[in-house]
Amino acid sequence: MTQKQKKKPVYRVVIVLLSILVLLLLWLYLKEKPEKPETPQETEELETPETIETPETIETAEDITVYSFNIQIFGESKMHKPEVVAILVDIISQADIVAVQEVRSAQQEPVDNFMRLLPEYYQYVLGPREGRSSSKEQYWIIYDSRTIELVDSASWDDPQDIFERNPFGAYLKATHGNFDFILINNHIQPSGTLHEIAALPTVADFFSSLWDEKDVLIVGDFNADGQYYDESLLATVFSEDNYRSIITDEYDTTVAQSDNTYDRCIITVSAVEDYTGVCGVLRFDEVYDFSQYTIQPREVSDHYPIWARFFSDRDSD
Ligand SMILES: [Ca+2]
Ligand SMILES: [Ca+2]
Ligand SMILES: [Ca+2]
Ligand SMILES: [Ca+2]
Repeated sequence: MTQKQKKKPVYRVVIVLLSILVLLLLWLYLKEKPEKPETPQETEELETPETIETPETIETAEDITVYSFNIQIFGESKMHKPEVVAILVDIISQADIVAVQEVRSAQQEPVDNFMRLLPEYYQYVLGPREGRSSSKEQYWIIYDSRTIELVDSASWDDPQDIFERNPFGAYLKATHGNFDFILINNHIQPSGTLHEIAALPTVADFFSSLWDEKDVLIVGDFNADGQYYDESLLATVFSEDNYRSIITDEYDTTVAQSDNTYDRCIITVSAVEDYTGVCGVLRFDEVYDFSQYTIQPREVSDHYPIWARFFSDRDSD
């Protein structure tokens, strides 16, 4: 009896140990089980960047970033430098609009080839070949069709032949918002800065009446500094009553050691409500690590791109 009585607690201990083991195994199994849904969680993690893209799209929908870039002698030889092309593609892919100067090639092939390297939503308009000598240039406006609609474009017909390269205007509208505006693309002849720059308000007035639009952004390579132009004259041409200078005299828009504000962005006062107050010069020689490339920054261009950011939904005119 005593032996039997002694055996009973042993059975109990075994039963208790077994149940503990079963519970432990069950706990381990259940603990492992939630780990299995990690595969769907991983796909969820992959989906997250896609969801992040939406705020990014909203961001570009809120603000319109306008670039102006003299891509020095754009043509076939530039297109044959893959590193140059890669940098240009990267810069332009960040913009809603880029007003390009110095498309030099007689054939449109380099332009078409470049457009194929950009995301497919980028579209463009190319101005006529301009110039008094055999060396001609075209203005090229590239825009993100997701955020910008091109309504119309035209060249200033320059009845008194003031400009070597007649300014090229585009009437543009934000697709997500009410901001509509005129962008005038210019490459001012270095030897003709005084007369050409002085005529720009007339050009702005012409396009403003043509499209019945008060917001005008006059951008481009003005050659408005250094040996070509006394930059203090800009204030006399573009009066404070009618215009605001966005890229002001202190900016250096040249890749060279020299400090010159050749490239400009001047807006009409009606566009001040649309301007975020944020602008800059993209110093691509500091953004990209040229020690890894076989090219020099100067091979990209002798000019830095300039840029200014605008609201797409604050326009009242
Ligand atoms: Ca407007
Ligand atoms: Ca300056
Ligand atoms: Ca410089
Ligand atoms: Ca406005």
